[in-house]
Formats: sequence, C-alpha cells, structure tokens
Amino acid sequence: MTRTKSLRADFIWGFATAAAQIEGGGEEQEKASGRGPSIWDHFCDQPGKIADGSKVTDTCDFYTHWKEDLALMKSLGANSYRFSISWPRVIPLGGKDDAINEHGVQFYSDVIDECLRLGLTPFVTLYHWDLPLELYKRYGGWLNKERITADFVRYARLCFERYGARVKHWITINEPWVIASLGHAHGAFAPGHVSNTEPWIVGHSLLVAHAHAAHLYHTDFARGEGVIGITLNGDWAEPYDGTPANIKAAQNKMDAAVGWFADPVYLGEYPPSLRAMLQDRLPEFTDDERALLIGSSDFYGCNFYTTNTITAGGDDETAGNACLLFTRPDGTELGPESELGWLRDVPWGLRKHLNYLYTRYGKPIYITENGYAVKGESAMSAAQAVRDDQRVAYFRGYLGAVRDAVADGVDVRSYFAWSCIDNFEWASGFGPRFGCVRVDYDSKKRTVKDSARFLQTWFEENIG
Ligand code: GBH
Repeated sequence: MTRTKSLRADFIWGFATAAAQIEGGGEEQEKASGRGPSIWDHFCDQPGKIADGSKVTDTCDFYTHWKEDLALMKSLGANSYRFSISWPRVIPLGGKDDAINEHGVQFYSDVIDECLRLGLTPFVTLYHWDLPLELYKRYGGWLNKERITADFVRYARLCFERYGARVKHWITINEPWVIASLGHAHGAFAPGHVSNTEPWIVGHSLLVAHAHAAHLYHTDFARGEGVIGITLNGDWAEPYDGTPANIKAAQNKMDAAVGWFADPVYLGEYPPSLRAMLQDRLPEFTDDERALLIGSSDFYGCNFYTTNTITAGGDDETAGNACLLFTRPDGTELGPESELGWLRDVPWGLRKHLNYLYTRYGKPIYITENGYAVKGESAMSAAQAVRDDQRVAYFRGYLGAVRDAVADGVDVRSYFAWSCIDNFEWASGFGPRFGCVRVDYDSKKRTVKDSARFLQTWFEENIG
C-alpha cells in the first residue's frame, strides 16, 4: 500500500538562521571583515543586558564555516535555507548615501551560489534585528519613519540588485512585534528602550518601510516569479475558559501580537481593539501608506513556537493587556517546560493558529520558524545533548499539526526549523540551544543531533 503524502510536491523545507546569531567568529575577524557595528553590538557592551555576558561578535563563526554548514543541511535532506543578510555587513554605516562594503556583498553572493549549487533554495530575510548602530545614533533608528524608510529601501534595493536574479524568496522584516515591543516597550532587546508610546511609532515605521521595500521589489525586480513578504511571530492564544472576558482577552492578545502587523498588511487597517486601547498613541496611515500596504506581502510568513492560555487583566499593552498562562482551570499544565520561560511544547495550538491565519488573511502561509530549546541542554555533555528526544517530540507534534492544518485546507508552503546550529539567543546569550546541530562554542565543532535526522525522515515521508 502506498501512503498518501500529506504535503505538496514543491513543499519547501529546511533550517532557519539569522546573521547576528551565527556569523561572528571573534571581534578581530568581524572588524577585518568590514562589518559595521549594529545595535546588538552596542547592547552587548552594556553590562547586564545579556544573560551570560556574551557578545554578538563571537558566535558560531558561520563566516568561516558556511560551506561546511550548507553541505550539512544538504546532507540532512533540506531543499531550502532561510538566512538573513546583515545590513551593517553590506552597508557598514547603513544610510542611503553611505559606502557599500563589497567584501560583505560578496560573502552573501557566495552563500547564495553555493545554496543553488547544492539545490537549497535561498530564502532571504533583509532585516533580522541587526540595525546599523550609526542609524540609531543619527536619528533613533525605527523611531524616525521617513529616514529609516529611505535608508531601508536603499539597502533593500542593493540586495535586490545584487542577488535578485538568484534569490526568488524574500522576507522584508522578521517579527516586527519583537522589534517594537521587546526593543522599545520592555527594553529586553536592543536598543533597550522602555516606553508606552515608542512601540506604536516603531511598529508604524516597520510597516511603512516593509511596504516601500516590497513595492520596489514588485515593480522593479519580481518579474512575475519572485515573492516577498513579512514574517510575524505569533503564538496561539487559547481562552483560559469560556467566560466572555477571557474569550475577549484571547482575541485582544491575537490582535496585539499578530493583528497589529497582519491587519494593516492584509486588511489595510489596525485592529479595532488596538485603536480602542491606544487611541491617539496609535498612528494613522496616510492614504498612500494604506495603498502601498495592501498587497505588499505575497504570503504570510509565520514564526510559531508555543501556545498560552489567556485571561483578562494584564497590563502589557503589546500583549493586548492579556495575561499569558500555561495552566488550565483544572490545574494541569499545557505542556512540558523548555529552557525558556515563554516556551512550552504545546503542539495542538499550531493547527488552530494556521487555521486562524488562513481564515482571517487568506494568504499562502510559509512557516519560517518553529523550534525548541531543550531544558538543561547547555549543562549536558555533547554526547547527551545530541540525543535530543524532547526536541524530536516537539517536532513530531508540531509537524503533525501542520499536516492536520493542511488536511483542513490551509495552504501551507514551507516549514523551517529554528534552528540549524545552536546559536546566540539574543538577551538569553548562549544558554538556550535551539539547534538541530550541536555547536561546541570553543572549537566551533558541529555535531548532528537526533532531531535533524528526525526531520529528514519526516519530510522524506510526507512531501510529494
Ligand atoms: C524568534 O523569536 C526569533 O526570530 C529568533 O531569532 C529566535 O532565536 C527564536 O525565535 C527563538 O527565540 O519576553 O516573555 O515577552 C521568537 C519569538 C516572540 C519569542 C516573543 C518570545 C515573547 C517572550 N519570540 N516572545 S517575552
């Protein structure tokens, strides 16, 4: 009996990374490469911002190991690789009139060529949080809509010009919610601002810059074959119970975490609940901006990690003033703990999330990140860490949910595991490990974990 394959024959799967989290091979090397500093270099220099005091300049040295890593992904059966370009590596100061670092441009060109040679479709993110520090110093970065848009569009144009003939899948911005909220409301991420007005200004700039870059791509570069979109984080918000207040709180959480960006991009306006909560603090779109936003994203880029139960009565506006829990009314927990407080293994939420997104926005969905940090993995020996049963269990459950959503009729076109190699987990430093491949941070040695093999087999059995 032949099994029915559950995913389309052209389903894209692979591993995802971000430049700042993997490239650095030490401060000297980074300097010599011509990369300019980003806001994350600056953030790492401030005492107490990164859990283990580590620096973004010294990560996995993908800058040296890229060929080896691409070959590894190929050997694991992947057909695509999602990575980001470091803006300050290609334009060290970042601005529209600033010099290009041809050495940096060449680096990504080589990565793209090697991907194509191996049969890995390059899936490229323009902005995964490493803003050139100089733009922050000049005008506050994302706080200045006009100036950041002009600079971002010039950076995007450079990437489309140099790589557009070879790269047909683009993401403008990764997780604008994180940039606006963790960067400008909570202050946990660079640039570390704490404010209740800035996140909404920053969010607006991110949307407008995305729309302009996508417009440029659609008019001058797509040639009817390339696609571009925005990637949003968004965990599933399950009402804690059937009380109207908690049902409403869960919707408010979805509106704040997802709708803040997805509603303007796909529907042309901020969610009404956001407007009601923020009133004048939420900017208005001009007619031109609205026209540019509609149709700006060819797909819905979905990063998904976990599910919360939701009650009313929180005070984080960027979460829609909802309370996030991992417990049910009967006292049971939604899923096992990971290395990070916000992340639990709750597979069923993904099926609901995908159905919600497809019903509300009606766009093909590219799952651009999904992954797990096993509790205590950093304290394990390498031999123990590569037997990552809990990560295998997580992937088995979440991929089952993808398969179920596809059977429900949701148009899912890709799945990228976060991440390929263990890497720099932002403010959490090197403690949490998300890799399907182990990295020894001293020797930079890579060792495949069981979860990578699991993914290889799962996709062999389910695509086509
Ligand atoms: C992604 O973000 C990133 O794209 C990636 O770079 C990162 O390494 C990976 O996931 C793993 O973290 O501080 O309690 O408000 C993950 C999505 C969304 C997870 C916001 C944390 C809020 C936690 N993130 N969420 S909290």
